[in-house]
Amino acid sequence: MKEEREFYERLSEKGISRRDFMKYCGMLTATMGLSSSFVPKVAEVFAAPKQRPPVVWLHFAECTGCTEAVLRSMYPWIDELVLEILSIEYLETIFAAAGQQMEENLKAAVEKYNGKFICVVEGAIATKYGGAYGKIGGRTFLEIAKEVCPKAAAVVCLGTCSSYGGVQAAKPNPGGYKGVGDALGIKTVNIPGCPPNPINLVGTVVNYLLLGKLPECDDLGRPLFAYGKSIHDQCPRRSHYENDEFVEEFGSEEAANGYCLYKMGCKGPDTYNNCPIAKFNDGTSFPIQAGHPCIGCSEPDFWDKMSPFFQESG
Ligand code: FSX
Ligand code: SF4
Ligand code: F3S
Repeated sequence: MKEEREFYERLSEKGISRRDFMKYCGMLTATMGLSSSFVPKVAEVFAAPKQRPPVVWLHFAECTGCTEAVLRSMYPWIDELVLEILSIEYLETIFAAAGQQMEENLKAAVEKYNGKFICVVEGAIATKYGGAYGKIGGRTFLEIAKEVCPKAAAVVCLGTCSSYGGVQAAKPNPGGYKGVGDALGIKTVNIPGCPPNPINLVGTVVNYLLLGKLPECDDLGRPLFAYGKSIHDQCPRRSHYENDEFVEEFGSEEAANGYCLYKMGCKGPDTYNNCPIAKFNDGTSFPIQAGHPCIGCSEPDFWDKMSPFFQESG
């Protein structure tokens, strides 16, 4: 009770009302595909956490957009919430330590929480030439991942790069970049998107804390609550598609009317993600709402399979 009261006091010091917070929990619960009766339980995960799982957060080949998306996510305070329900033992982007000291932190965290920590991975792993295309502190990504990932209770890949290789794995892929699951031959929970929607990471973690298990996933390792439907099936422009109302030029009257972007190359019919519902930046918008076709950024090999991005798929 005391802990819960203090939590709400801290929120209110940041100018967040209990109502705002409950609204967020409501949205998160719906995103997770749970009924509204779970909202108070979801709120409790944040306000009175029963456990704070240790997290080791690795970075390999990527642009760090995924961390940025989480840290600057939809509510200015969600970063703190995520960091509060997790016990972050290692995360290069926010830790003050550097160099040798950081390497030691990683080693110590993995040893201390062997078998118990959640390993969040961003970025792809080079596999050709013994992994020579990607190194940190003289060690290859491959070596680091082989040492750390098998010791985790669960490996969660954040972003298309760690999930499936992403831009690094685009043709001709000289370094032999792969997603973590492929590179190591292990099963991972994948939260793809370039960048992914932070709410899908939060939903996966809250699912784990609330129900004691990882969410149900499809055969590409993606949680069904977030990646179970295509963009096309949830798209606000869908009625225009059905009515044969298409944009054929950016800046045209049809574009201003919000017609369907299929002829501008939209890959929404082949892309599975919850962008139209979850949206980005405090539920503000997502690519199609902003007038840009979906480029399929959460699908495996989208740089090769979904391009040219602005050409209608054949
Ligand atoms: Fe990749 Fe993420 Fe795109 Fe960037 O960590 S999914 S390039 S947004 O940063 O990995
Ligand atoms: Fe489908 Fe894209 Fe058209 Fe939306 S804009 S209806 S996702 S093709
Ligand atoms: Fe990516 Fe398409 Fe969503 S480009 S952000 S999957 S609308």
